[in-house]
Amino acid sequence: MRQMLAGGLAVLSSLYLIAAAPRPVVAGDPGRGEALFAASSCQGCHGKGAMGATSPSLLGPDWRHGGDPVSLARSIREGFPPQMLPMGGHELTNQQIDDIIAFLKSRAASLTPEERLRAAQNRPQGAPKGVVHSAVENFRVEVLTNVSAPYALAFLPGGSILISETGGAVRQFVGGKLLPDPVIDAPKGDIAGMKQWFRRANLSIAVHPDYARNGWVYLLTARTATGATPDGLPLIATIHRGRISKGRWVDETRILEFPAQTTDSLRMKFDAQGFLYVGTPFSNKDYAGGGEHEPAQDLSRPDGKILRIRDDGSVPQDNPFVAAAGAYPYVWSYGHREPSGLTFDRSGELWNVEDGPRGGDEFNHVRKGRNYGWPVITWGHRYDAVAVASNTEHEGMEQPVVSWAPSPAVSDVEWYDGAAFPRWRGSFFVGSFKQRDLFRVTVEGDRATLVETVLHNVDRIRDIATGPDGLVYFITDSGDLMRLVPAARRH
Ligand code: HEC
Ligand SMILES: [Ca+2]
Repeated sequence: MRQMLAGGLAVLSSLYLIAAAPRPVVAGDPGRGEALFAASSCQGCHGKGAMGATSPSLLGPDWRHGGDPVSLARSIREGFPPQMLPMGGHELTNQQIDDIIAFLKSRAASLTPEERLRAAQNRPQGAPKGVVHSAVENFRVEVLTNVSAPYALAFLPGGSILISETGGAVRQFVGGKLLPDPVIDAPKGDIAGMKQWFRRANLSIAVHPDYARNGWVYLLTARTATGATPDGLPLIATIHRGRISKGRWVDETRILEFPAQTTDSLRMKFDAQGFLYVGTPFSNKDYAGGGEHEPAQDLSRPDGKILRIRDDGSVPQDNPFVAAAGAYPYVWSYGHREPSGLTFDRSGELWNVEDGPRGGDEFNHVRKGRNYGWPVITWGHRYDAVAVASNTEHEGMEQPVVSWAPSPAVSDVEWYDGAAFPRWRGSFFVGSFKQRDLFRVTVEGDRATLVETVLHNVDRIRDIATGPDGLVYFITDSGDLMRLVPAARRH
């Protein structure tokens, strides 16, 4: 679909070859701009009439990168690398960009009050100002720093934070400040040749539970596979282990490589015993019924799984399928779609969140060797035909603890046991992309007893972590590192 749109854009570009340099002083034509916006890639991300969809509305009242014509033209022409595919604006002429800006301006001026409200709601609102009153705790949201297109954060025991940027840098937040220089010599993936929407060189970062003794930090990077992978997967994920000494990555070892489908998920989490878990995506496929032979159900493949790895990259001999003929020995659980969030509770049980196909986002209690159903069962729908009911149950396949529809596009999950918010202890926090919400979930056994929206429409929440100070930290796709602080706490 997106490729078709991009093709359409190329055709349109050649139709509009009229405007060459010097830049015309004539204002744009809103009618032409509207047609171009609808026919090109813009509408696919920013929604019909620029009202906002997976990407923000473009009708104000505020703009992250400026709402004057010069800033808008810069946003459209240059886009926002390296996180995303180019928005397509670099292929447009100045006249075409002026036309689109004229369309956005005239549309913004003629919105009904309802449309204006909807457009504003389809933009991230950022950290709320003042005290937020939730069901059982009151808090404020602090913005600590801003980095470029982050994927993950991880705490060192002393409270410093490591942040991995998708462009390929590891940043350090030390003593309340972001160090200006990235970690020197840190491993770096490569986005060259990646075809997907979000292209990421570096993804997850994790700190060994025994860091105080061994100093080990783990980083997951991605690159395009050269030559065929055994499973026909386009990417290679690499898990690196190293130490950070005086701002430099040292003692680098590649402990494991495996082929991957996209740079979604691939989040690493350690359990208390020092086993490393990684969720691998198998989402590039519509739900179509059946699916018993798809990769996520195939134990010989690494995709659509949660993997369990020893801290040196070797296979734990108590993994559930080590003795199964042909099985990929790292598989811990299977039938996952996009397991982008993993967390362990106090008793060491593993929980995950994953995006459904269209509705059916899941929060799962993950147990050794179990099958979580994708793409045989889902509470979501196929993308092309909403009317086609999905299969929701199957013998031998697990049900989610929570299933969301419509999809908030869940991102990460964090079990909370900190001291700063006593009434939140024993809850799970779940972040989301599309809805930009932070949820709190409580469970009894495998039944959810509460799903509360703690924050609404903040921003695309990418990764959540509890600090050694017991505060809840998260990082957004816009690069903001935020934390929740008890309202009563003084500074
Ligand atoms: C692949 C999805 C995608 C496509 C295609 C796309 N955009 Fe965007 N666009 C985004 C995202 C995501 C942002 C927000 C980036 C940020 O704030 O860091 C954005 C931001 C913008 C902004 C800046 C908004 C602000 O608040 O400052 C403008 C203007 C814009 N896009 C216009 C366009 C136009 C015009 C097109 C078509 C030529 C287009 N976009 C195509 C995803 C897309
Ligand atoms: Ca499932």
